[in-house]
This record gives sequence, structure tokens and C-alpha cells, in this order.
Amino acid sequence: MITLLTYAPSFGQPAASPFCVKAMMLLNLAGAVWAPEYINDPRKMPYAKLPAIRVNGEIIADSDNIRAWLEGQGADFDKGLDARQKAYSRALIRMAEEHLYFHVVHDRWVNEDVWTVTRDTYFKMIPRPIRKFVTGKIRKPVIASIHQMGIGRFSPKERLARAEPDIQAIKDLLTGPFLFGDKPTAADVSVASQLAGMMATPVATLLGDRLRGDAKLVAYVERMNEATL
Ligand SMILES: N[C@@H](CCC(=O)N[C@@H](CS)C(=O)NCC(=O)O)C(=O)O
Repeated sequence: MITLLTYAPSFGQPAASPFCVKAMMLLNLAGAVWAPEYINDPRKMPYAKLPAIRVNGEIIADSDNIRAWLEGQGADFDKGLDARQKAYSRALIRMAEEHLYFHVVHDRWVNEDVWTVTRDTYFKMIPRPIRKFVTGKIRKPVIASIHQMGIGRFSPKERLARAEPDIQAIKDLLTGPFLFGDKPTAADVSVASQLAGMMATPVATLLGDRLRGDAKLVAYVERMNEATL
């Protein structure tokens, strides 16, 4: 039995983090038997982040490492893909996780209107009288990291313009049900979990509205959810 150490469900998603949703999709695609254990504070994790899995007392942290572990057990998430498709897959995964992800973080943590909802969802276990103070300390380095990586310096319109070519690239590749044909692969897992995270933003934002209004992408995420969750 595998235990997935994950954030709790929120905003209609099975976990607050797209990376935890990704791990769930990978586990299901691999046919693994697993159960979630919900964790609020990731500081004791090997990288102080979630997701991680626990197998026979061993912790495997980071969604890419979870993928590698599952592949070591025999899973093949890219069955039938040739070397060129696997190379595209790698690039798509990095685009989703190292660029689009930060737009999800910006929308949830930096945007003032969304932040109050994020705060009262993610940190509802912190008593209300001290919640604003405590979460302000948690939020500060997140805002700093988004500023550091760059998109924190953009206006909402500039942020949307930066994300748009990525979104269009995903749409252009979606000539079938999934990115590489009739079956979900590792790239779909990473891309769809980040798109779902963007769509789940609980308050209207330019990016959230852009994605929620895109019938092709909404249908794609629904297809992925049906196939993998
Ligand atoms: N590269 C990691 C990224 C995981 C990640 O960024 N997790 C975030 C939530 S979306 C986290 O736990 N952050 C806690 C923190 O930075 O304090 C993976 O693929 O698992």
C-alpha cells in the first residue's frame, strides 16, 4: 500500500497543489493501490514541499521522483511514444511546471482578492484571531519568490500575455483527445493538473477567466480527470 502525502482537497480539486493532483494521476495511471494522508505543513518533508509518497516506511518526495519510482516498478507513462515525442513531452512538462505553475501561485497567493479566499481555505485550521498575522508570514516569501522569478513584476495584462503562447501551444498540440493521441501520457498529467489549478482559482482573474472560457481546454481537463482521477 502506498500513502500519498498531500495537501487536502480545495477549490473543487482533489488537492490544493497541482503537483499533488499530478501525483494522484500518476498513481492511478500506474494502477497503484494508494490512500491519501493529508498534511498541512510540509516543513518535515525532504524538500519541505508536497507531494511525497511513503512506501514501506520510505519517503519518496517530489512528483518527478514519484514518477521515476513508479517507472522503476514497471509503469510506462509514455507507452508508444518515439524519442521525438518524448523530447516534446519533456519540454511540455517543464513549460507547465516551471512557468504556468507560477501563474497559479500568483493568482492564489499574490492577488489580494483571491488571497483572502486562499488564506481562509488553506489555513482554516489556524484560529481566526491570529490567522491573518500567521499567514502573512507564510505569504511573504511566496510573494518574494514570484517577484524573483519575474512574473510578480508584470501587470495582470502582461501576465496573461506571457501565459497565452503556452496556452496556445497546448491547444495546437491537442489535435486528438490527449497531447499524443488517444491515451493520456506523462505530459498530459503535468499539463492538465496545472490547467485545472488555473481554472480552479476561486475568484475571477484574467487567467482563470481565460481558461474557464476555453471550451477546448475545459473539455480536455474534464477528459483527463475522467481518465485518471
Ligand atoms: N518540484 C516539486 C514541486 C512541488 C511544489 O512546488 N509543492 C508546493 C505546493 S504546489 C509546496 O509544497 N510548497 C511548500 C513551500 O514551498 O513551502 C514537485 O514536482 O513535486
